[in-house]
Amino acid sequence: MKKLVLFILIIFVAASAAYARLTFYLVDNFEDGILSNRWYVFDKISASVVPNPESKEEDSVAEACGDKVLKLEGKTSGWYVGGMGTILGIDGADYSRMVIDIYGSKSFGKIKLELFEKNGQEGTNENEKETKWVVEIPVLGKGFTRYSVPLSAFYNEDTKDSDVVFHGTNGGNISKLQVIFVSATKEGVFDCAVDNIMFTF
Ligand SMILES: [Ca+2]
Repeated sequence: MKKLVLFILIIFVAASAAYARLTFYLVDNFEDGILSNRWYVFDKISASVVPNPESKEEDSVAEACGDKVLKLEGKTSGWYVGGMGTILGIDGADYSRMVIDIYGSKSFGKIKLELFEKNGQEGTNENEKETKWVVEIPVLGKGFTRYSVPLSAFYNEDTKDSDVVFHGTNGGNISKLQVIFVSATKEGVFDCAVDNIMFTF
């Protein structure tokens, strides 16, 4: 009997391990209706959770966004508008893509995704060092666009060396995520909504 239990246990553990490769890490889908305090918002962007503007449309991404999305608005006189961020602490090796759904508008613009990788051991002088890996994606017109960005597309903002890319399988952790909003015109407005921010394998 003990052997049978052990056998079942091994099968269960093996199945869980296989399942882990298919799992995902949801940063936020805003379905709780509030901008949780895990997010910090900075500079000239205002963020508010609003009803999904296209929840009644027959569109797979619009449907995946559920009832609520995060609306972002702001004005700028120098391209950059502002951003939002959250502290993470996840092992990049478990994921290979970052997903974000973006609801576009007439004002277009772009979004810069920033992944921070903490270098060095906790409790040492090295733990202050962070590498910032970035990628820029355009905000399109009205409707939802789903971006599924491979972690290998993120590049080091300091070196801009396209041969050295962030990838979790190289042992990278993701200590922080920031989303930066940039206007399409030097002086202008920025207006979009985001949803389903997650990491997938
Ligand atoms: Ca949602």
